[in-house]
Amino acid sequence: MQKEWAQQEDGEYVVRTCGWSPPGDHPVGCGMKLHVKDGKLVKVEGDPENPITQGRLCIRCLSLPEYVHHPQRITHPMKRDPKKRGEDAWEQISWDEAWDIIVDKVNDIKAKWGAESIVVYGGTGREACLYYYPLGFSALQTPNVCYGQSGWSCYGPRCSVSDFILGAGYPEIDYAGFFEDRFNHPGWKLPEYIVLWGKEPLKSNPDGFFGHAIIDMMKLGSKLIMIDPRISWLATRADYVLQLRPGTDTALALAMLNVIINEDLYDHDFAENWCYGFDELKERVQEYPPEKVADITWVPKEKIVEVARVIANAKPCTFGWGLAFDQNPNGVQLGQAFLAIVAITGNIDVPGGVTVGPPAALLGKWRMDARSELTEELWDKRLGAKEYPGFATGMATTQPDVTLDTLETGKPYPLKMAWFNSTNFLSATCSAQPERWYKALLKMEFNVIQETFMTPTAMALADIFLPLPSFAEHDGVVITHYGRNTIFLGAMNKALNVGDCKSDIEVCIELGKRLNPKAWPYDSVEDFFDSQLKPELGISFNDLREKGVVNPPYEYKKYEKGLQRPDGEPGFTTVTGKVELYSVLYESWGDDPLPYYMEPPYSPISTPELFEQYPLILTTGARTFASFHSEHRQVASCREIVPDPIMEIHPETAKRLGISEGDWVIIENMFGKAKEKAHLTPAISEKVVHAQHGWWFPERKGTAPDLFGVFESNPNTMIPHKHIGKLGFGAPYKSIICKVYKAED
Ligand SMILES: Nc1nc2c(c(=O)[nH]1)N[C@H]1C(S)=C(S)[C@@H](COP(=O)(O)OP(=O)(O)OC[C@H]3O[C@@H](n4cnc5c(=O)[nH]c(N)nc54)[C@H](O)[C@@H]3O)O[C@H]1N2
Ligand SMILES: Nc1nc2c(c(=O)[nH]1)N[C@H]1C(S)=C(S)[C@@H](COP(=O)(O)OP(=O)(O)OC[C@H]3O[C@@H](n4cnc5c(=O)[nH]c(N)nc54)[C@H](O)[C@@H]3O)O[C@H]1N2
Ligand code: SF4
Ligand SMILES: [Mo]
Repeated sequence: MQKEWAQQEDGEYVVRTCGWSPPGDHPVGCGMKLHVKDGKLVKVEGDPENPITQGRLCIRCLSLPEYVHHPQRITHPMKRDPKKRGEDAWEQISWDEAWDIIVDKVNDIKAKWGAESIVVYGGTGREACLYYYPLGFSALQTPNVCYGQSGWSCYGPRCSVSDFILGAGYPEIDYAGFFEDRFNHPGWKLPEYIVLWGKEPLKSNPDGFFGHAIIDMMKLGSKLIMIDPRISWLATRADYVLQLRPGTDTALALAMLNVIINEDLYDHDFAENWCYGFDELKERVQEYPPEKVADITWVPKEKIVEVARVIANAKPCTFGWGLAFDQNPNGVQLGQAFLAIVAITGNIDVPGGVTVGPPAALLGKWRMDARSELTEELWDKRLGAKEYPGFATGMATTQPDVTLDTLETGKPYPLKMAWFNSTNFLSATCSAQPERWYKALLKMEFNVIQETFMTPTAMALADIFLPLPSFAEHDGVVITHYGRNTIFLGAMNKALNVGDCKSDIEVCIELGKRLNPKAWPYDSVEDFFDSQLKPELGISFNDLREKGVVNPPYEYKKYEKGLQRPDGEPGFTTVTGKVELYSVLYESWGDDPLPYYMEPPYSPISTPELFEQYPLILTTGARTFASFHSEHRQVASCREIVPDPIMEIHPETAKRLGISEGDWVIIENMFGKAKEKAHLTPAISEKVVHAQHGWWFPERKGTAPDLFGVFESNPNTMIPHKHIGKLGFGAPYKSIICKVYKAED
């Protein structure tokens, strides 16, 4: 039978799908057609009929055939003697043998050390991030699932702040994605201004937000405000660019609130009826007049005032908040101040403002049930939960900085096994101070990794290697914003088979059946998705495949209609039922209930003596089109676009330091150093440099100690694991100090 999503066309087999991972991406679910000929993926093209992405694709998906059929890809399970970690001493095994080894080891470690001695490590929002929690909680049955970035500085803080302050799922730019008729939908309004704060979504397409939506709305007339220390391509098309000193965003937000409140530009109805603590906030922002904040942030006073007025007067105004909120120990306050701006300017849950998620996450019940597989006693052992109750309330994971301490000290209990599910974290990705993690993880008794290629992390640490299929090779469901504010669900359809790989959900089901069968009754992946989709959306997995994408219904102003709270009352799901400009929860965890500015831990102001030695401010990790963190480094078409680790420096600064375009330089501070190639650009301030993250060199020697050069161009050696925010969130990845000099060879 010819199906909508899989058709024969001119001797080729063409499968329509929505992309996710591997290789890496967030759940944007771009629509594409996969062309398969003679068992090989030969071409990927955009699907013009996808209502959101309308045929647009970026290089990472266009080059998918190179990834899928790459000669270095690993497509069979392998084992290695733990004594030979770091050596190329792998032996191919069957899945049955892999399961036997894993099940025996897991049972043995649990009997000797307790289930809590097992930690599952996962990375950012790839498809795996739906499954590594259940893999930990209900297959391996450990309470310890760890996302290793210091202060878990990615999206988690923004989601937690949204829960604490707003009692709602992640607030996102309203680009009419919910509606079939998109921008023509009669209930939708075009935002007058779009504010992009510490976010560059054209390159990052983060968490389910399709960056081209910004361009779509600009074509219709929306104007742009960028808040970013670098001037990106998008910023050159903006009406306003606030080029601030990295890490000082909270001061800027407080000064904007100062202007909006003191000039009486706020939405009185929303502030009076739906916010808690307006008067206290009004008092607090008096401490942040624009002239004082201009000194802190380097943004001229007049510009702060003008942009605050523009934001308050735009009806509606929409806002995107990015990674710069999370990679900042003051980020929890930044999120609070930002949401206060969005709230008191009347832009929450209104057409063309920001959308907020309903009370329950889509496809969330199963994920919650997975957690209830653990006894209270085990759950209480979750690492970092006692030290950081705020963090532990927001996140189901361990607190990563505490996890590293535990790995090193064996306190409060020893850790014995690591399962790396979707992180190559020795590269400058999920770990800060990667050499500390490396040493600590070498002490584990048993390590398992699921991967597609031999990464530095796999080579350094794994004893069992379980191969993953790319998203062209397995079935799945892509769900934007992971269910917390979902614009659409899309079907991921398997187009071909390569080797003997198993996807994350297949691994969960097969391992779950062996270790905890009652929690894993599913006969197949299709059966699993039917059990998820039918109760919540009334459709089967096959229905979703036929439709391609499904939009859940969306309603604006849910807080007025009793649709935002699970109890059906009007208001928000916070302690006070209102948007908490004054946070009762922050206060209960010992932090200030009102937003305040805190200097970055290392800066001209916090550490003036150190700044004399390290006189530049370093920000890191701005995304590029051609890689997803440490991925795509072996894909020739991607590598051609970004062949080397690039650092950006202003031409005047470079001249002073004797550095020319293309020179290899060392970026160094009191914690470590990284070698990158200089790119001179006036788009960065003279006092700031930017370094790329996520580099390793698949073409180099992989065995230890080289490990594909993973520690050489690794800016995370310069980020210490000790300056997280008071509630356990945020670390200074985007604002540290450094010096730069020309490398010797
Ligand atoms: N192609 C590609 N896409 C990705 C990823 C990838 O690796 N590659 N990674 C994914 C992940 S995990 C994430 S979290 C998202 C992140 O995506 P975004 O939220 O867009 O974050 P970044 O690209 O890190 O940075 C965005 C902007 O913040 C600016 N910035 C740096 N320091 C500061 C600061 O102190 N304040 C302010 N206001 N701005 C600052 C940078 O100059 C940059 O232009 O991207 C996702 N998408
Ligand atoms: N200096 C600096 N460091 C940073 C950042 C920064 O801005 N500056 N950004 C940080 C951020 S926000 C993040 S989120 C982290 C990202 O860090 P991670 O998410 O840990 O990224 P990677 O290290 O690339 O590891 C991901 C691995 O997962 C594999 N993978 C891909 N798809 C799948 C899948 O579907 N299933 C499974 N099981 N595996 C898969 C890939 O092959 C890859 O090797 O990096 C952080 N590091
Ligand atoms: S944003 Fe780019 S990499 Fe991600 S699914 Fe879309 S086309 Fe692919
Ligand atoms: Mo991230």
